[in-house]
Amino acid sequence: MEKREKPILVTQPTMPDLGEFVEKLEDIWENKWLTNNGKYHQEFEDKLAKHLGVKYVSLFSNGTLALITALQTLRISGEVITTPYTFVATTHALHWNGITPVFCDIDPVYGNLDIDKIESLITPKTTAIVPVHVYGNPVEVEKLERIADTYGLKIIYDAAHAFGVEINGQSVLNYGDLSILSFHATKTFNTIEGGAIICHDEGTKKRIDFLKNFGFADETTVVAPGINAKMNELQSAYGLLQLNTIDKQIQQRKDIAYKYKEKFKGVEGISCLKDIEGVKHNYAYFPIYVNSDYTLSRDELYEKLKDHNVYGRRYFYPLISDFPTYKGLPSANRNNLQNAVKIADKVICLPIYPNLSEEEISYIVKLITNE
Ligand code: T4K
Repeated sequence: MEKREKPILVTQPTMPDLGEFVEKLEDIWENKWLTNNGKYHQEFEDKLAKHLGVKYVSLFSNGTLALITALQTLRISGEVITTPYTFVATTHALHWNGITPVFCDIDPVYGNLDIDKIESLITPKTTAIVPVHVYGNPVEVEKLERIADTYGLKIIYDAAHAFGVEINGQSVLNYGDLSILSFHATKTFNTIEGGAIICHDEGTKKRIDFLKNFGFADETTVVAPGINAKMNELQSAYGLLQLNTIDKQIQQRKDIAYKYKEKFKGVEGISCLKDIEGVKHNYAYFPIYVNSDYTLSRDELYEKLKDHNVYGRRYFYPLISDFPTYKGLPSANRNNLQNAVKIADKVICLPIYPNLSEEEISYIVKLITNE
């Protein structure tokens, strides 16, 4: 097949209507209130909580700072059980809090924490579990919470991929002690950069809001060693506008995911993830697994796509436990992370975003099915 001229990237951000955004900008220019809990920030927090079906949202400047602050909120220390199969920010947030990550293997299909392997990793130093809803597919939340309850551990979900995901009509963000979201440009819902912590009670919301604003409770009172992690007014106004179209965007993603699934049915060596019963998915990513019975290796297929100007991404390869910062940890031993090693070596995330055209989808599919 001929190489296309225009590249197709793994994702492309959907942006609000420019005219509507300019109206908001004119208002901000007029009022000169740019950050620190302004009116758009307040409105966005309220509307977002309603949209997501959660009690409290605290907006952040990005998902990484939201996770760092979530760990501070619950004063997590010692060892935390987490996954090596995620974006590096998950583990870095632990590192920045002086916490030792303890890597646990993942399930061989969806790539989420293997709940059955958690108990053997708990020590007297374990204080929490930080799972990731990888690609937006929910962790087995109820099973995990039984373990956390038995051992008195906190759960902070890295829900960076899980905007709008529901289990039996309930937001996935309502599980655990806290969840964090990312609104980075590459995410299902973007505010250019941005993020949030979701919590379930007013007291915790207050503590989070102190922590993200240097610990200030009022002009002269600092109640905690906080950081600066606030979302500004321009991004809050942009986020408000995104709420108008996000449901449609997720539907468009779903249509694309189903087209891919249909086309890859019966293609030897390529597997896709099935939707989980009772789950409302957000189709944030479209991972395929390139198995040993495919005509090319994963990296050969990845390079072939690139040679044709199609930029899939190997999320999440390499495993975090293989990065120099974490490689020396006892839990980084690959023998104990065999499912993670296998998935990291066979995954490619294909382009998926609302504007991906029919023609672009069939070009990508043909490269993979060798039609
Ligand atoms: N936890 C998890 C599980 C996460 O996945 C992430 C972030 C976090 C925590 C931390 O949240 P944040 O602090 O980021 O809010 C990207 C994102 O930068 C990162 O947010 C995301 N996960 C990760 C999975 O993907 P890269 O290094 O792959 O980004 P980059 O710049 O290569 O962009 C990917 C593609 O997106 C490019 O090929 C083109 C397209 N793109 C990108 C940008 C920035 C655009 O079309 N427009 C754009 O503005 O990390």
